[in-house]
Amino acid sequence: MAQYARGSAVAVIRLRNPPVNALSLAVLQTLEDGLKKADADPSVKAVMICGENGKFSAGADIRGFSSPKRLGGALGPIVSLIESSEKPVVAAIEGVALGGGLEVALGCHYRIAHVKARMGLPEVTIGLLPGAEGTQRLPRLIGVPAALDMITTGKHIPATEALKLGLVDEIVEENTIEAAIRLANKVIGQPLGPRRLSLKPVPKVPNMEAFLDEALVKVKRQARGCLAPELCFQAVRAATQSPFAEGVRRERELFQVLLSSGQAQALQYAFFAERAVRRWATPSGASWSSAAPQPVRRAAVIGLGTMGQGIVTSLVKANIPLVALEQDLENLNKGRKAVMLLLQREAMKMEGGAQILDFHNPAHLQFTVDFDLLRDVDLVIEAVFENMALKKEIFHKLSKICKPGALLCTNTSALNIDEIASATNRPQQVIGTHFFSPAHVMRLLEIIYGRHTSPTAIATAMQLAKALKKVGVVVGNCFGFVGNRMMFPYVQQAVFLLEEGSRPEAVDQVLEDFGFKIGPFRMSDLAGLDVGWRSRKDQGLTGPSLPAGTPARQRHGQRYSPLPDLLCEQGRFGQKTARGWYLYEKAGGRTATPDPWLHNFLSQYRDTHGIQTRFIDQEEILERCLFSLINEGFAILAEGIASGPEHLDVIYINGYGWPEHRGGPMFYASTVGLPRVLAKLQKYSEAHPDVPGLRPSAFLKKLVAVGNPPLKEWMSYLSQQSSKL
Ligand code: HSC
Ligand code: NAD
Repeated sequence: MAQYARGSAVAVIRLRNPPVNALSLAVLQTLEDGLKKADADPSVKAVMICGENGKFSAGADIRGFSSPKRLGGALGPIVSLIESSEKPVVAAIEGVALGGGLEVALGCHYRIAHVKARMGLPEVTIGLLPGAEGTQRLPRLIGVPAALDMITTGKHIPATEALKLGLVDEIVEENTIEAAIRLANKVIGQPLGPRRLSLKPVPKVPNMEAFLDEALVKVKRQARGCLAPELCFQAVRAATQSPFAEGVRRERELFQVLLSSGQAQALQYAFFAERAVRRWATPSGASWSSAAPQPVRRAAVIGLGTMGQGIVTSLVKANIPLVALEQDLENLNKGRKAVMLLLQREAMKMEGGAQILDFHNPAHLQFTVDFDLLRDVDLVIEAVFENMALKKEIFHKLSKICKPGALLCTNTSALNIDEIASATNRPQQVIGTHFFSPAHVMRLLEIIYGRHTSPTAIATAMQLAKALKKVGVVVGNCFGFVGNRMMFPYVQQAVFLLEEGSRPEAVDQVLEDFGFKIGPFRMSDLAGLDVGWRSRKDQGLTGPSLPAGTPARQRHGQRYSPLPDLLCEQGRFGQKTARGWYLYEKAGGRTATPDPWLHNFLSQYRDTHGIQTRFIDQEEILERCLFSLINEGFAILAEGIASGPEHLDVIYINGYGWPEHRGGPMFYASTVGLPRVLAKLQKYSEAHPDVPGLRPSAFLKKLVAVGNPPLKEWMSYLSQQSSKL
C-alpha cells in the first residue's frame, strides 16, 4: 500500500509494501489516489514521494508478472501522471530505487538521494526491460552511453555515481525525507517544463549510429543467448530514433516479447530460487529457522594454492581478519606474493566507498607456517591437496590445537566429510565449504554437512557465505556432493562422444551455443587434466594400481574411456602445458585452437579399439551431455542429498556457468518436459547399456508416471520433502 499524508504545503506519498516496497497493484492504486488527491487539494503546493522503512522501492512486484497486463498497464501511465502534475513532485530516494521504483522517480520532477542509496534498472537480470517508460526517460536524463550501460547490464549504481551522471539532483548524508521536503518547498512555483523528461531531447552523441552499432556487438557478445540485453538495447535505440510516445510504444512491444519468451520465467525462477535456498533444512529436521550462527571474528586458511589464495582474498574483502598457513617457507612466500597481488587488484576495484581490510597489517592478515597461531581462531578453512590421508592428518592436528568452539571446514571437491571428521574430537563442528575457482570471484559456496555436523555449524557456514557475498547452498555428503557429482556423467558423455566420432570443438560449440560460458573440453584444459588424472589414479581407475588384464575401455563392468589418461601420459595437461584437448599459443595461453594432432590421435584410437567413426549431430551431443547430468540430479533428490530442485539449479548457475536464462538444469528439464527427458534417456541407455549414467533414475520415472507434475510439486512425491519455492 502507499500512504498519503499532508503536512504543510507538501503532500507526502509513502510507498509501503514490506520488505522492499515492491509495486503491487494495491501500491500503485494508492499512489494514483494520492496523486489525484494532492492535485485536487488547493492547499497542496508540492508532492514528495518516498518509501517506508528507509527503502524507496525495489520495483514492480516480480510475483505479479503472472498477471502482467494489469500490473504493467498500470505503472507506465502512473509515471506519466506524476510527470504531468502541475505541482512539483520530488522523489526522496533512500535504500534502493530499482526497476519500476526508479521509473517512478524518473517521472518525478526532482530526485534527491541518501548517500548510501543504490539505483538501477535491473529488469534485464530477470529477463525483462524497464517497461514503465524507463528506456525512454533515462537516456534523456543521463545520455545514451550511460543509460545503455545501466539498462543492458542491470547494474546498481551508488548515489555518488548517480549524482555524477545527473540521475539525481542532490545527495544528502542526513535525513533524506526532510531534505526532500525542503527542496519541494523551495521549488514551488518554478516552471516544470524543463523538469519533464519526456519533453527533453535525447542528448546527441557524435556519430550516434556508429556508437550504437559498436554497442550492439558488445551487448550480443555478453548476452550468450539471453534475449533481454538485446531487446533492452533496441528499446534505447528507439529513444534515439523516435519521439517519446513512439519510443514508449516500442518499449511496450518489446516488453511483451520478453514476457512471453520463456526466458523471463526462467530468470525469475532463478531469482526466487536463490532466495529460497537460504531457508535450508536437513532430513534430520535441522533448519534455518531454529539454528543460530556463531560469530566469526577471526579465521584461518590452510594451504595457499589456487583455492587458498582466492579464499584468503574473499575473507579479507569481507573484513574478516585471518591467519594464512602453508606447509613450508617456500610455499608460504609463493602464496603470500600471489595473495598480495590479488588483494591489490581487488582493492583497486572496490566501489562506492566500500572498504577492504588493511591487508598489510599483520593483525588483519598474518602469514605463517606455525599451526600454534591457530589457537584462537573461530573458523578454519582447509585447502590443501585433495588427499584423504593429508586432510585427516591436518584435521587431527586442528582438533588438538584450535579452541573447543572453532569450526573446522574443508574445501575438498569430493571427499567424504564424515571420514575427515572422524580424525577430530569434534565431528559436530566439521563441515564442507566447497568454494569454486577463482574463489574470490565465483559466487557459489556449496556447504556440506556430515552425519554429525551440528545445525550451528551449518548456520555459521551459511552466515559466512552471506558475509562473503556468496550464495550458500546446503547439501548432504556423497562423493562429489551435488555439483561435481552431476558434472561426472556430463563430462563422461562428452568424452564418450569423442570416442564415437565427435571432436572437442564440436562438443564445446554445442554446449556454448546452449549458453554455457565454456564447453567441457575448454573447461578441462583450463582446470588442468592432471587434476582428474590424479583423482582417477587414487581411485585405482588408472595408473600402476590398475590390475593387470583390466580391459582398456571397461572398469567394474562399466564403460570407461582412457582418453583423458592417455592425454596426460603424453604430458598434455591443458593450458598449463600449451596442449590438452586443444593447442594453445604458449604454456598458460588462453586461445584454444583445434589440434590436428588430436584429431589424428582420435582416429588412431578408434582404429585400435575397432570403433566405427560416425557422425554425431548436435541434438545427440546436447541431449547426452545434459540429460545424463539432469538424470544424476534426480538421483540426488531421491537420496535426500539436496532438499529441492532449486538447490541444484542455484548450484549450477552460480558454480558451473549454466546459462541463467535457462533456469538451471532441473528447471530446464521441466521446460523440456520430463516425459521427453525420460524417453531420450531410455533411447540412449538402450544404445549404451554399459553406461549407468544414461539409465533413467527411478525418481524421474516416478514423476513421469504420476503425470509430469510442475517442478515445485516434485518433492511432494518423495516422503517428507517439500519445495522451498
Ligand atoms: C520491474 O520493476 C519492471 C518495471 O520496469 C515495470 C514493468 C511494467 C510493465 C509494462 C508492460 C507494458 N518483487 O533480495 P532480498 C523480495 S521488475 C517481489 O532477500 P536483499 C525477495 O524475494 C522488478 N519481491 O533482500 C525477498 O523475499 P523472499 C525490478 C521482491 O536486501 C525479499 O523481497 N526490480 C522484489 O538482499 C527481500 O529481498 C528488481 O529486479 C520484487 N521486485 O536485496 C529488484 N524484490 O525471501 C529485485 C525483492 O520471500 N530485488 N523481493 O523471497 C533485488 O535486487 C533485491 O531483492 C534487493 C534487496 C536489492 C531489493
Ligand atoms: P593446490 O595444489 O593449488 O594448493 C594446495 C596447497 O596446499 C599448496 O600450496 C600446498 O603447499 C599446500 N599444502 C599442502 N600440504 C600442506 C600442509 N600440510 N599444510 C599447509 N599447506 C599445505 O590445490 P588447490 O587447487 O588449491 O586445491 C585445494 C583443495 O581445494 C583441494 O581439496 C581441491 O580438491 C579443492 N578444490 C579445488 C578446486 C580447483 O579448481 N582447483 C575447486 C574446488 C575445490
